[in-house]
Amino acid sequence: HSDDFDWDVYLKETGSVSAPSECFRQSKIPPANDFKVGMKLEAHDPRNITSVCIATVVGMSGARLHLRLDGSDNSNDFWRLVDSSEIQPVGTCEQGGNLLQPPLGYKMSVSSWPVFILRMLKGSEVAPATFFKKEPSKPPANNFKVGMKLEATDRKNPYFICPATVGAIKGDEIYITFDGWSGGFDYWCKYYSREIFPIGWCCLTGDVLQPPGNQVPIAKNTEKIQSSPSDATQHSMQSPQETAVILSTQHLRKSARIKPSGPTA
Ligand code: MLY
Repeated sequence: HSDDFDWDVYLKETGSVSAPSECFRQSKIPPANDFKVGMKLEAHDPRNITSVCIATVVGMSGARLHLRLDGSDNSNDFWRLVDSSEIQPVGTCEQGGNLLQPPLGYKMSVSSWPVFILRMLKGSEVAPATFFKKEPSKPPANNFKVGMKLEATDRKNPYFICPATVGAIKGDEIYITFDGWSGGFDYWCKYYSREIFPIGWCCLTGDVLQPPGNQVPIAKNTEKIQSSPSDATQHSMQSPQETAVILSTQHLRKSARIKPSGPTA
């Protein structure tokens, strides 16, 4: 996994730094993924977050589950980490005195729902409670800085986790930009989003890290590393302090052999 992309080489060649792991709402030691395809669980409907539905694990990648709501089709599939607070063992909803809901877009008549869900659960394997891990807590503050590198989920193709750069910061939000892509996939998210990961995450979890895109050249940061505080003071009076030069994408992608490793949209 991720053998074809080397973060060390990439950071050096782009003159950039990685975002420290303390910046993220992810556990330092990624959670183990014990789930199996076909297992049932309860999940909040991503399109209707107050309703809890039955979902089936239709696939897995690293610490993530590829989920489909029972009674919905594959056009609303979604991905969740095994330590997401949006998934729970079958029975949790009922224990809380609540009813399982049909997913948004449930095609059959609502009156058929109780029978449908009983039939779906009957004879199926429910995921044991021990497979669900506790969600890490939010870091106390937004400590990301513009230019820091990370691994980020492509929201338009959530199967993909890709090399990305913090493009901007605004309060408790950060702007995720995808390296080598021209901007169509970029997005704002909370600094404590579960969709962003420290570099090395995919390698640790066995998930697949995509190589950078080749739509646009990748900027190289040529800012000199400051050696002493007095240097730093002087340096900060000079302008411009950093120059973005363009490296040939070809050169940067040398270490990142392009090998399609999943469905492409
Ligand atoms: N089939 C899509 C895939 C784009 C994925 C971009 N991500 C990785 C940032 C396309 O080529 O548009």
